[in-house]
Amino acid sequence: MIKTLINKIFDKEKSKNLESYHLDLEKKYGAHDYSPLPVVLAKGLGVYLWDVNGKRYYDFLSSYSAVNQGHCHPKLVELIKEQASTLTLTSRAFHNNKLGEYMEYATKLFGYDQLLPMNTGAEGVETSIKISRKWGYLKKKVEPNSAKIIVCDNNFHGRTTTVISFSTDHGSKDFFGPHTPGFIHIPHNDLEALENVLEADDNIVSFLVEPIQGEAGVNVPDENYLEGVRNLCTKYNVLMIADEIQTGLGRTGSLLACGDVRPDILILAKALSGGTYPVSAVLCDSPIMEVIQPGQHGSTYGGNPFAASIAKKSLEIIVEEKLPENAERLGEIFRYNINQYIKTSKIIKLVRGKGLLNAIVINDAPDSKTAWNICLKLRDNGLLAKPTRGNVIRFAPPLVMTEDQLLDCIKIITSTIKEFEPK
Ligand code: IF1
Repeated sequence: MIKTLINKIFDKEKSKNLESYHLDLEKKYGAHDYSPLPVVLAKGLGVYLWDVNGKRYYDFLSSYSAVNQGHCHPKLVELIKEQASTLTLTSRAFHNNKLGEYMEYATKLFGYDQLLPMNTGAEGVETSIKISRKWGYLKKKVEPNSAKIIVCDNNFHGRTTTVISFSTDHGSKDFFGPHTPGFIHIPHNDLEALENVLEADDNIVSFLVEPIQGEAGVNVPDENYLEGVRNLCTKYNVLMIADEIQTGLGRTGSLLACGDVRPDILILAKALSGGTYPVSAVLCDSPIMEVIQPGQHGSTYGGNPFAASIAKKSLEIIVEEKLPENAERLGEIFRYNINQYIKTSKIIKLVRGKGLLNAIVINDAPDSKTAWNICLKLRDNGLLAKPTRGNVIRFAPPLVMTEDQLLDCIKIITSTIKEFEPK
């Protein structure tokens, strides 16, 4: 008995030491550009993550929707082992035997003529900005150096200097100036504001929009919003650019959050590699893509055979395992159960989302620590999630989750929140 107790205390000490060992290294040798939840992960498989002490968690963030296929998907791991020991990088100075087949699969899957391969999401967004500006000058005959792009308040499209130039989040943009000009802001989900700007300025080349604003707190627009955007962009000869980096690839219950609405330029990343490797892609039809001629855009790793083979397999998994359908079904179950809980809750205001991209809003000040403290407690109870803006907690598990696993998570979430309800 005494021995077990001593072992337990020792193990607790050891586990604390192991965790603080890793945290201290990061603190000492790393840039402090994040404030992660205090947990040190060492293993992932499917919907699960394990920390350095072997404690298991449900992953309810999916690395911001990059792990839709589940951690270390066996088919991806097998392919990666094979390709990593065959050919990883050739540069685009030469052709390789994986890129064309990936491009064919992806363009046919999403219904576009061509694909431009890049690496990070931000690079995909930057690419769409360059393509739409050049399309404006060459095809729409916009005055030289006068192209304007409409963006939404509270957008999140990445962290590169041009992209943060049109952010409305001071933390993302302040002290990084001078900012890139040529962007006009309107509210998300506001067709009237969009038309007013389109009517007033002939130099507008595109409208860059997240179908659902993720970082802003999972803001789902009105049912007819995206169709309205499509119609207005067509009417005013402006390219509709959909940033589906977080909402795409099954996350919101369909292959793309745009559904039947077809943007002129589609940007994908994150789950395009199933969380294994940075892969992004910009898809559009030839009359737009042709504005980019040899030597005018690209990147060292863009379109490498390793990335191309991973991306094709990642897309195949989404289709073959019917992940959008699963996300749609489980998302309904999730929102139903959370709404049931909300009926008797004093601290949860609402749940919103589409498919398995959801968020709960806590009814206290945006700068309160409640959301953070709930996430700390969720961690103790075996589930990992993180607040987005202040009092909003995003819930986005891998799309391979089963109904039983989801019901188990709902129990963890509601019982944890209950601990914070006023007595
Ligand atoms: C961070 C946020 C999410 C994105 C959309 C482009 C990108 C992202 C819609 C850029 C990236 C990531 C970046 C990461 C955290 C995460 C995030 F909190 F920052 F805003 F998901 F909501 N478009 N989002 O969501 O893609 O260059 O990162 O590959 O920077 O903290 P990337």
